[in-house]
Amino acid sequence: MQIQTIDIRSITDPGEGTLSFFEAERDLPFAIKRIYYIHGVPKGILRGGHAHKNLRQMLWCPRGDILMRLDDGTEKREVPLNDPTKGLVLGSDIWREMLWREADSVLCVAADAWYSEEDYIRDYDEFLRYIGKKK
Ligand code: T46
Repeated sequence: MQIQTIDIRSITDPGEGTLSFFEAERDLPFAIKRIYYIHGVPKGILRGGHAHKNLRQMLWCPRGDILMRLDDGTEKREVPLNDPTKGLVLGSDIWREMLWREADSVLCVAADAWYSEEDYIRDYDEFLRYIGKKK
């Protein structure tokens, strides 16, 4: 599966917390055109249920615990996001669902393109047909 986990550079000042940062095109394999974040989600809620045709994104969870359920049509994987110093890079053609395992967990996303609904596949059977055609 075309996913990559990244260690986000982090500087800890003992007793004063940690500053984490990443730089587009250095730490990330793309330039950032959009940042969005999802917050205020109750525990147990499942979001997502779609794939992207072209979009690349890095996801990270600065607070809380979110389970990423990923499926490329061949393999299914689950990746927990519960460490603010870890990022998950997702390429296109990956069906994703996000399960909020802790209330008020925050999901942050840096994306390589502006928002376009045309890039989404929101029907699972259509996703399987789409990736089948590409193989
Ligand atoms: C993804 C996962 C991880 C916008 O208007 N602009 C935006 O930049 C985004 C991301 C969404 N929207 C609109 C589209 C919908 O009307 O916001 C609404 C909620 O979006 P959606 O239901 O797609 O949200 P999630 O949490 O299911 O998925 C989001 C991203 O859309 C998606 O790209 O990979 O987070």
